[in-house]
Amino acid sequence: MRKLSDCSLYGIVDLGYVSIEAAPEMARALVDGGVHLLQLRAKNHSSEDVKSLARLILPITRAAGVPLIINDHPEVASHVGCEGIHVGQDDLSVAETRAIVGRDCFVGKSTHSVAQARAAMVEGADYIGFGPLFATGTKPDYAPIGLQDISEVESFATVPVFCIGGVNQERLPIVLASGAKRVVVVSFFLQAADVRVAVRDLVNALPEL
Ligand code: 3NM
Repeated sequence: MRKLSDCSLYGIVDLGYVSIEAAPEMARALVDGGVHLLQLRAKNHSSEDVKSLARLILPITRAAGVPLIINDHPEVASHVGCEGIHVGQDDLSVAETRAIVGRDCFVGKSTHSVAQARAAMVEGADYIGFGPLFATGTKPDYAPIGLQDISEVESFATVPVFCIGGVNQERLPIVLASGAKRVVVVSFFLQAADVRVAVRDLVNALPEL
């Protein structure tokens, strides 16, 4: 299984773009293409749906040594035994989440400002998301934070920082030039004509960690 510190490309199977039925095949395409981490994000779906889907996706990610992360639903993460859980600013704290999922499951947290990034590290998050860098239809209610704070967050980061929000192949150079080392890509992959090729091209454009 790939170590979190060795991961720089994070893909998400987001049921806002992919049907439940198509989700396992999408997970396979993202993993085949070469994502280092995969999240299952199923806003507005029941815990039971998330649990069933996680059980179908887990053998696919495990076979490739890719950690599977569940968005929200810590009880599902605990139940199915996936590698990670991701929480937002309005969800349970890192400590409360860890109490449910246990020590073997890493905990990631979304942050949307330098102050939140600092707080999440103090709170003990194992990685943070930082964004949205650009306006994005995947999280339409969030104002973009731009690129100017990435290098500051990287300068004090004690855990991996995954820059997120509107990242695609075209914007990757400016995101990296702004100090990002790691990125999350959602709609650009899920809407690609060939998901495997889109992932492969982007992973090839990322620098070595
Ligand atoms: N979280 P896309 S931005 C799920 O800033 C998510 O916390 C964000 O999707 C955050 O790559 C985002 O399609 C959406 O823009 C990312």
